[in-house]
Amino acid sequence: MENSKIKKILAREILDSRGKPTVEVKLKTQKGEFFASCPSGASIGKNEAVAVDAKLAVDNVNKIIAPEILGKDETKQKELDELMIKLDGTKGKKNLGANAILPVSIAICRAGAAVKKLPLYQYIKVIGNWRMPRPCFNIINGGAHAGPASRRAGSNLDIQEFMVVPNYRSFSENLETGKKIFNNLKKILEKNFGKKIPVGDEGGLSPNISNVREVLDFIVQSTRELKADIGLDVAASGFSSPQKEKYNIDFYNNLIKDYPIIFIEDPFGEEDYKNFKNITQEIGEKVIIVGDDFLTTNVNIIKKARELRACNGAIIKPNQIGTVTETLEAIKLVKSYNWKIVVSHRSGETMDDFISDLAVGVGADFIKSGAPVPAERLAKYNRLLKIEKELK
Ligand code: 2PG
Ligand code: MG
Repeated sequence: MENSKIKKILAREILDSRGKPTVEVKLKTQKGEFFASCPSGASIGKNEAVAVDAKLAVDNVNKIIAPEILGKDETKQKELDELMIKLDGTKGKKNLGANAILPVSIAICRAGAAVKKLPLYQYIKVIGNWRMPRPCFNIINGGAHAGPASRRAGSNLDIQEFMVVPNYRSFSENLETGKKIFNNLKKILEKNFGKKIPVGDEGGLSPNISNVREVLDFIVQSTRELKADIGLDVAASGFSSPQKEKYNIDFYNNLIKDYPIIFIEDPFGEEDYKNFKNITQEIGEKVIIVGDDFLTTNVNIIKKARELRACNGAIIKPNQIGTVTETLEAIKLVKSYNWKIVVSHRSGETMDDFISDLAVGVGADFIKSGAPVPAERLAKYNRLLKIEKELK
């Protein structure tokens, strides 16, 4: 018999990288035990699926989801995801919580891959070919991700993420380059600001600089003769009104003239369709305009953005929507528009490395998983190293 059956599901509380409680699920089948856990964001889009209190989410898995899923065929990902969506019964997964549903969905996916005897990235292949994504290393953390030490030191850097995106042929070279650039930057900043540079939520440095160009100049210095581009996540949904005026299309247009920026994520607030549309029209040929809070991995919103031609790249975060099936649907749609895909971690992470297999499986253009330093970020990069070896 090819399929086993789901024999046991058990959720429990674990802590994420910010020390906040989240949910881990263990799912047992004939093929073994499969684990998955849920990350959480600090800058959360209004339309994201809801994460309920972790204790409640654990209970929801153990008391509501598990009894319905036990005995079912783990290769029926879509059916099981739809069943959980129905059990929840709300648009934003408000009852059961995306933090209850997603780890079950991912654990089912892992169990299904085991039945088919396929590596996870091959099992979740939906469209086109496997591909190693280009990693985007968030080496300067500002905005909602600047660490508490940085905030205490008076840092108020508006832009949330300054990423370097190495451009070599292999993932392993790109990872090595990311690490080199991070070390160079650390040295340069220490020379300028002393030995104790605070670290932000995603492992990037969080120096006391508020000028965006100053930060970019340091990054350019640290890349030296290495081949690397720059990506920005402005995360503008959190901006107040003077910031909104400062970060306008002209501002971004001038930046891309002076720096090797390849994508700008959320340059405007998530409801600012007008500016998203205008910037995509004006500079979308030169730079990828990526929607994160703007799209929230949600097919309905992605469709609307496409009708308006309001961006040409999408962040994909499974916990923004809450199931593997819906994540893959969002990816299919984005691919059909020929937009670029950036698979992404969250600022509050666990050791779960599902997004690495996801990125390869769907042939994503990029993956962002923070600085190449904290263990929960390296978990994703190290998984990609292994996949690359396997593919060779
Ligand atoms: C983002 C993410 C990940 P958060 O805005 O892209 O870097 O941050 O998880 O806090 O939403
Ligand atoms: Mg973002």
